[in-house]
Amino acid sequence: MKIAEIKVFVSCPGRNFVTVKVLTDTGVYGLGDATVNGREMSVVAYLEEHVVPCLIGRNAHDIEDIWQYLYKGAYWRKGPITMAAIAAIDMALWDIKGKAANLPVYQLLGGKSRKGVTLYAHANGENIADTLDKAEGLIEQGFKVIRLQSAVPGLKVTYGVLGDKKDYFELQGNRPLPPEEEWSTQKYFNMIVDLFEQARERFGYTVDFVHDVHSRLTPIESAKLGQMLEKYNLLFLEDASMAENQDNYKLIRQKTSTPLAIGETYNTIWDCKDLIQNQLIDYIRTAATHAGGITALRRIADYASIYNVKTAPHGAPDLSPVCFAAHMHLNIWAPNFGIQEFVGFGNEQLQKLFKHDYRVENGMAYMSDAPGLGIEFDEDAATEYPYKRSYLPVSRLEDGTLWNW
Ligand code: CS2
Ligand code: MG
Repeated sequence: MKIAEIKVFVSCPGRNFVTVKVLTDTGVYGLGDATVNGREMSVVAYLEEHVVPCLIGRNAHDIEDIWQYLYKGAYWRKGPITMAAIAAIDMALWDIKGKAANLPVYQLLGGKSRKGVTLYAHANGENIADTLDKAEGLIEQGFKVIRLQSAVPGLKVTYGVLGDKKDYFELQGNRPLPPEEEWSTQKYFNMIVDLFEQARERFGYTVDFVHDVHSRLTPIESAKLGQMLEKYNLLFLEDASMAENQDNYKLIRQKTSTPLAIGETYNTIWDCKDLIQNQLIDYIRTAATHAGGITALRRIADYASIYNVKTAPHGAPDLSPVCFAAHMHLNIWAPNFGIQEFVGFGNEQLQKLFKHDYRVENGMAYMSDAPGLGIEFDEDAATEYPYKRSYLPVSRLEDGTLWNW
């Protein structure tokens, strides 16, 4: 079965997505996600100019060799652009292999390790009461784990909070230049403990909470936050400090028993090797799209399982339904799967482009048993939503210092 053609689609059903379609000489084709939020066209160029010409004519079944060829064969390795390009090809080849075998991809990984995939949903509010009202709605829908993010009094905009936008698509989809947002750790510290104090008062300890710090604290601030939140028994604190310096987590880990999650910005196993082997984290959040695909995430999951680290794949609105499908197969298989971030199946435009039969019930997602990844892409409908440049925000401290968004 030879690779006959590779198509790269950029569409903007509310926000930009890059979808790859690998077609074989037998008519079987596979899909992959190559979306890097705010840098989509870099991946398109990397794929079309540097990857596609090398793959035409290769055996579509040689997933591992093609992965190694695209990773080691490129002298300039790693990084989000390179790894998203590799990821999309890899996901598509797993999709093809599953279709050729008439099996869902999870069967090729080793079958099911659980009935369904536990999800966590997002409760974002303009203030603590609003956030907890949103959380209550999600708990009523059956979610057992909720991410709590609340606006910080004194800051015009806070990560994750929709403001006057109706959803993430409206929030993220139309930023022709990077919006600048302000950050104050002091203002954040003045409200964050109250958020979880009031959450526990209102909901007790029958549900779990996670919180995304989004890399905004120094290690000692993260340690302090972890200590302040210990009594609220979070499932995890995410991106407590900058991910590039894995040593940050040696300090944080010594100071707090609040479980730690990191990984959505990591692109290879090397980025998280030290954190995993030194058990400095509890959840690894690498995403199939940004860390090299199913082949790569399988390796990371196996490595993490040796060190009591669970998987908690990134599932933000900028990861397409194709990435969600890839995660579903990994999540149902991985013996050390922890939890999957879930922001819904998107708006009606996105649902028009991507068809699947995954279903969500009571805070759990259930598999499609369709062969391959179990997802379809309507390339004609995609032409109705042309690419529209849009950036992620930039963050500055109140004195103007550039900071982590
Ligand atoms: C966030 C993401 O969901 C999360 O954990 O960190 O929403 C992140 O901000 C986006 O993926 C950036 O594109
Ligand atoms: Mg995050």
